[in-house]
Amino acid sequence: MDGFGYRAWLQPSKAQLGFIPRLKGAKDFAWEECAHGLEALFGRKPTNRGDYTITLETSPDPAPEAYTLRGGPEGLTVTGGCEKGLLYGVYGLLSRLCLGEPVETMNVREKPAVRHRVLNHWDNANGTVERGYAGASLFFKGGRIGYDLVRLKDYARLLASVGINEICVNNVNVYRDSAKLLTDEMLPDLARVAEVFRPFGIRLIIAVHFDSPVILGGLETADPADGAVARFWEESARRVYEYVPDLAGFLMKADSEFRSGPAALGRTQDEGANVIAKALAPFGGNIYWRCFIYNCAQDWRDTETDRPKAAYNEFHPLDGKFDDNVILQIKHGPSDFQVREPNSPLLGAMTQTHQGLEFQITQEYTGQQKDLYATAVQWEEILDTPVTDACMTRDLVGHEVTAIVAVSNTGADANWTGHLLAQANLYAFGRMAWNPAQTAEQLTRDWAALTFGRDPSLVETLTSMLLESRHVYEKYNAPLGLGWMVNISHHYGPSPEGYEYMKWGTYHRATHTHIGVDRTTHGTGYTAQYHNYVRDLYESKKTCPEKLLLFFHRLPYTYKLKNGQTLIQYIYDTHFEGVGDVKRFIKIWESLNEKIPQDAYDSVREKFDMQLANAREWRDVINNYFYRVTGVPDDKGRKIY
Ligand code: GCW
Repeated sequence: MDGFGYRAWLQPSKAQLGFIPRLKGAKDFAWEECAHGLEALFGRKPTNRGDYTITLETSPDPAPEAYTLRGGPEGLTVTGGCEKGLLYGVYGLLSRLCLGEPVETMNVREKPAVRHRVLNHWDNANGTVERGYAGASLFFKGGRIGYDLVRLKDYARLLASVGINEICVNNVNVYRDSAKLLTDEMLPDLARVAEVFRPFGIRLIIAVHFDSPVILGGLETADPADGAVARFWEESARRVYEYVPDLAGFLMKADSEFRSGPAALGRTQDEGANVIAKALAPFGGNIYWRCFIYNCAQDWRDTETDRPKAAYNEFHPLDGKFDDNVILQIKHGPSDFQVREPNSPLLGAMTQTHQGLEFQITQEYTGQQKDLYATAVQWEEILDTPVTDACMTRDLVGHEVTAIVAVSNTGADANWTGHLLAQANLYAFGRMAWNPAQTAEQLTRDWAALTFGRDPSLVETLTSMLLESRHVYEKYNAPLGLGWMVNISHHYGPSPEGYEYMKWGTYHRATHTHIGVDRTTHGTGYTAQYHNYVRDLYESKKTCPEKLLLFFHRLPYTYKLKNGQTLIQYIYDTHFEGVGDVKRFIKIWESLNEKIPQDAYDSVREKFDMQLANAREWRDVINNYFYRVTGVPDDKGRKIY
């Protein structure tokens, strides 16, 4: 495949290897990947006459995916806890070599923090990708599984190189065509996809339709309490595992956004999940059960119902009732992947239930891979959010949180992610899921160096621009945790009242004096879903993190922020600043022209033009809206249309 972006962070290294490698060990897949990597990255085929020996071995380890790298003057040994661990060790070694770490002193032990490091693809059987901004599906075409084998293998390598070990191939919104992934019609093709990913240590997941017993099984109901329904799931599981013996499991979006589910049949979520869990258990499969449940047919006049409360209300009372192979998949925030929202109160609130933390790499609400947006910065903030006075969200990882999941940003575009720099987000996701203690800064720096080479000023400049990008995007978006001021359906660009009179439960309820929803115990009571410590933090305007003020509180536009600025003036200022920042980004990018391959440079330069147009649109629409509503002029006298 041509084009600079195709190899992503596995670019040929601009650095010299400094030795001639000799490779020792069983000639298995890890060995091949190591030889292939040394050649592709450094142009050095290992040879028997090499002067530095790389030994690949496995040695049983309680953490089978763990690996060590022990270097010395004569050679270096990569030891994996199993074959998979060895493969991770090989990728770990190759990336360290690209980053310029000397082999002789390498002394590393790595093991993943969570077992399940998962990508969800929202790919439809017809080849489209829901909320996809990087071209068509990598897995489906024309109603069937269809892929480019070379590409798929390269994709598997990219994912494995950052530690991703499970992928769901189809959209959580399962339609009649992709529902057939459970049948003999599609399973032979799925088995071939599994064969591509298996050597890379990546297991497949299938998103399944709750009504499969009806759609595929010809039953009258999908009621989980019905014996025939249980048998349907058992038979389906048996069939699927005949084709794909190492399937990681199923994924279900039920009772959500007009999809069927147990609640619609008068059953609880645990009843719905457990019947499938029992069918998967004999094969070692898990059921990922999404918690994204809310009333999506709300009357906007109804001020009692508060959408962010929904998931907790539905699931918290069920703690302890789920089978051991159920993983509740929880979006990081209680709304829906907005640029700023608090953490879901469900995270850490269920001590008896496996939880999966769901992020979104695809930039649905965060610029759709036209605008630059480093998701890792947001994830770091999410992980650094307290759950109690003694526990941060990151402390849950590896305990209650046994899976870290993200909606993929990839597609058939030549550079995988549409915006070349959005590759950083896929890279950072894998590495952060492997080790959540790594900082966004370190991950971004590594990504920049692996992708563009180790020129220090290039790496520095790119890293700081990326790290800033989330805050820049936030400046010109909906202010202070308000969210949702986007154009309906496609979710790109501003529309301050786009969702205001809709059924989706997303209201800011602006008047000429006030804006926001009071979610404290004096209002909708949402804050009460948190541990007392966190509740108190959000409950008071004084202690509530300022960036979340309008998520939790209803405030007058004259409200004074900590720096003395009024709320309305803050809105004006940040929106003017955001556009200025994007112009500055363009200058920065232009300053890197000489250091970036031309096709890569041009493609990003084009995206920046789109981002600038978007930022301007946000600035003018949002500022204009607030000016019209409040009548308060900008105290700096700038142009508000
Ligand atoms: O944010 C919403 C998206 C839908 C998506 C849904 C979900 C797959 O707009 O496109 O559907 O979230 O997460 O299920």
